[in-house]
Amino acid sequence: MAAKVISSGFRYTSLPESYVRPVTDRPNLSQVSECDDVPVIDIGCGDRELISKQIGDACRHYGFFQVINHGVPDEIVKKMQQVGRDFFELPLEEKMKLYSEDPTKTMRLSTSFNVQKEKVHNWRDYLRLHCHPLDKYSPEWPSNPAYFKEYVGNYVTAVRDLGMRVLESISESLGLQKDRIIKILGDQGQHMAINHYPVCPEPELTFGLPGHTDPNALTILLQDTLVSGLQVLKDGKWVAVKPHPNAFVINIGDQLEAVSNGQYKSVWHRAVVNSDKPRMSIASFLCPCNDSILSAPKELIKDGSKPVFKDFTYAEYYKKFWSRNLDQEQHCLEFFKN
Ligand SMILES: O=C(O)CCC(=O)C(=O)O
Repeated sequence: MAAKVISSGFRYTSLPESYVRPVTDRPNLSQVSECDDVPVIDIGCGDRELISKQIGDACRHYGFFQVINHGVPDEIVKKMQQVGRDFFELPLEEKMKLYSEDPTKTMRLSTSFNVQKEKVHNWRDYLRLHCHPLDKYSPEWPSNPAYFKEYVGNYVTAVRDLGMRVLESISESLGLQKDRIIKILGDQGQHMAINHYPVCPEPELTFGLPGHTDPNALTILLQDTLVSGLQVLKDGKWVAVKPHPNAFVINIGDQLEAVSNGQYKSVWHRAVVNSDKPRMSIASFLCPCNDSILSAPKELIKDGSKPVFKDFTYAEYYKKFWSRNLDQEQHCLEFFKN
């Protein structure tokens, strides 16, 4: 396929061939039930011990959870959602000025996941931005809509602060000092994907994003409150995560699985699409510093046993991750096991 965005304004009546998944690899939407016990954690309640206990339980049993009372002002969230919608409604020619399939670019509009590597495409367009340090990256962000840099800048700053607080609680939940994990991850980068899933003519035949885990440390996902689409793998079954009002979904990524010595699992998740309404999700990824050595602290290694993973840098991991397709059989972390 000559890859190009699907948010072109063209209304498809059938799914183009290059998006059709083999029969054995389809979403089976009718068999997916809603997860009615997703942990919802009041992270602003002020009781650190309770928060880290709830977060620890959620990380052990689910690999993801939602946070409320999170300190990211509602107005900042609403403006972020507005700017995301306004961006994808721009004329095609305007958006295509930012189009690239090169994953090393620090700002690009793209489609699917890794168009140059994958066999079947995904029903998703996305704008991917590097966000930290803000004064380094924000000058290269889109200047249309005119308020893009201001609204997105405020949002990524507030979300970074939330992410750091969550990482402190995760550290405490493992019995470590609160800044222990943050120190291992080093000066973390921050990326963002504004995902746009247009109305899909045949949602049973394709994915917005197939099942995957995130290659980074922690993901803070803002779901579309009106349109569901996120599903996670829980006890071997895909379950739908109903958007909770005013909440963020927090996912454990591959690097926290490594740093926790495998105690916390990077969660498998996917996005499905629908034939009724477009959906938007905004994912913020906290990524370890490129040259930090990602090894589990000695406190988490049982006497005499080997750490589950080899020592590696995030730069090594990230290169391996993007050299592959998203839904390859062998998980990327497997290459880094001892
Ligand atoms: O759209 C969603 O709910 C999931 C997005 C996601 O998994 C990602 O951006 O990596």
